[in-house]
Amino acid sequence: MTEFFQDPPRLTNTYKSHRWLRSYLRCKLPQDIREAIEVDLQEFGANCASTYMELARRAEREKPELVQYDAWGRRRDEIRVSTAWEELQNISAREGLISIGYTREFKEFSRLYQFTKLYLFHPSSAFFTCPLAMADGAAKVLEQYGSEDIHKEAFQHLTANEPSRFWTSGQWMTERTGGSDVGETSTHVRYDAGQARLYGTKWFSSATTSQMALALARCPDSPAGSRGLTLFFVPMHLQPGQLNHIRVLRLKDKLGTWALPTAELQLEGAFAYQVGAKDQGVKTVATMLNITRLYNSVCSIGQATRALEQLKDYSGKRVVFGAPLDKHVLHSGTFAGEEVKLMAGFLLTMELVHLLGKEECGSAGAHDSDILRLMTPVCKLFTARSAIQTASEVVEGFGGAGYIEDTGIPVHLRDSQVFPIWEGATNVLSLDMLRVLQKTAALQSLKEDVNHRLKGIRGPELASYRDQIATKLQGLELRLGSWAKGAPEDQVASARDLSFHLGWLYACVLALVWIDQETPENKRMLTPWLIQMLRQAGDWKPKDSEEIQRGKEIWQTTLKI
Ligand code: MFK
Repeated sequence: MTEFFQDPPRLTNTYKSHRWLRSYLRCKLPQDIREAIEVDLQEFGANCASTYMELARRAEREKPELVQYDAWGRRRDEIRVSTAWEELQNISAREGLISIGYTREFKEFSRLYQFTKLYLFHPSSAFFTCPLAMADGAAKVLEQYGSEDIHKEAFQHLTANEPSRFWTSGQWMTERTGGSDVGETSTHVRYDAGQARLYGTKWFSSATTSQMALALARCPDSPAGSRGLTLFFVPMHLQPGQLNHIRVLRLKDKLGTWALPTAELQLEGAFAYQVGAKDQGVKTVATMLNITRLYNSVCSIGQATRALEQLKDYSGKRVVFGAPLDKHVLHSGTFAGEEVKLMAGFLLTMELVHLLGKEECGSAGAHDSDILRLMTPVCKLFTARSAIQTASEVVEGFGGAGYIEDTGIPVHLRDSQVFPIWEGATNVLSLDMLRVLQKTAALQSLKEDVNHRLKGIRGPELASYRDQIATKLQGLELRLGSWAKGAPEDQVASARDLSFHLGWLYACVLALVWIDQETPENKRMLTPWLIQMLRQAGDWKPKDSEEIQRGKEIWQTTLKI
């Protein structure tokens, strides 16, 4: 009898093997653009399944190291990273992972092309997508607010596609007081012969090996709180090998994202250059946050896709109880649910990416910017939480093998856990969504957009789904009306559930619009996904005061003995 060895999951080309990405792009992109980018995406997909993935695995094994002192006691603060990590930076430049978004060769569709590449790249990048996110966010801020030569020069580097010129950026907001309550920032500015210099501690600085950062700090005469913060451009070095009055206190020992050097930094008079208006730092950096949040979404869905692809391949060849896993109804049902969630997150992300592209090319309609603002936090929280659930199911789906490092499966769970933390936690983003609802007409814009899209549905076979969505929307409007008159705390208590519901509902609309454009055969295949999405969307109901009170009591009470 021959000994049994399990055949591992294998990937060949993550673009070509994707079950619905190409179909989506066929409906979303004009034909000439699709044809122009097809070969690049095919080659990219092959590299993501091979060379790039191998580099990523090596970068994770060869973790960054901080060399604080040289042999003779001189302070060095040098972060050493794997050569694989450096190569991933060069690849990012050559592949145009930032520059595609700024050269805008394909006008409003340029961002979709760029984010499709990021979607494929993320799980083969060892989280190099984190410095890319901040590089893109910084480029956007400098494009919009950069007024000085030093800003313009940095923008050229951030959007370059030659590895020797390409820069990434840090984003220095979080301090020891936390990442959410940015108003507590204690980093301050002193002016030295008119030159701004920053003093303080930045507690979570990823991309520490970047060439620059954007940092929040308080000017000498500025008020306390978030309305007293200003944004600054900070070069990392004064000259090669000499940090800009910055000390690296230590590298963080993180649950995941092992290849990414995340550090605590002490700013000891770092030279800095103001970006945007004084005391408007939160508003200025929000431009960056909205980009990095879209990156967070695309990375979340990219990671979940990779995990599910590996499991899908494995399920076809792993035989248990006399049949491949694929044939067991509880297995297929469990992962069908994960796939539908992934598709919902994908549709939300790519729609917002398209709206961003439209905004940047001046082709955004009246409602587009409102929807982009309202749905960016929704999409981010939706995709981030989904990624963890999917990763956890996939690890379980692999059984014991899923818990063993060198199968390459545990990384999905470790790394996914950062998504809801990185760039704003779920509850903080729910509050952001709530503020947009309360302060703007974005919900009205969303409603009009949805109604317009529903009216445009042609396929008679889709009419019942269109009607179901319309009914859900009407129900939501009705409940929102009375909820909006409730006490502020009651509104806050339901903000998280409402965010998820908005995510599901808009995803259903986007799925319906896509399916309506499909060939009859694809329509038939995609309809079960839509039905499942509609089921998962459910109906939103605000929490009543009893439920809110019950939550407080459960969390706060301890039984007497
Ligand atoms: C990858 C691996 C990483 C490894 C480890 C990672 C560890 C995690 C590190 C972290 O700490 S990540 C956490 C990063 N932090 C955040 O994402 C910030 C979270 N907090 C928020 O997003 C808050 O909502 C915010 C700080 C923005 C709120 O601050 P405030 O002081 O309450 O500001 P407010 O009053 O809401 O907004 C000020 C202005 O900015 C307003 O404009 P007006 O002055 O005209 O009224 C807002 O409309 C505007 N604004 C705020 N958010 C905006 C925005 N505008 C556009 N887009 C937005 N998103």
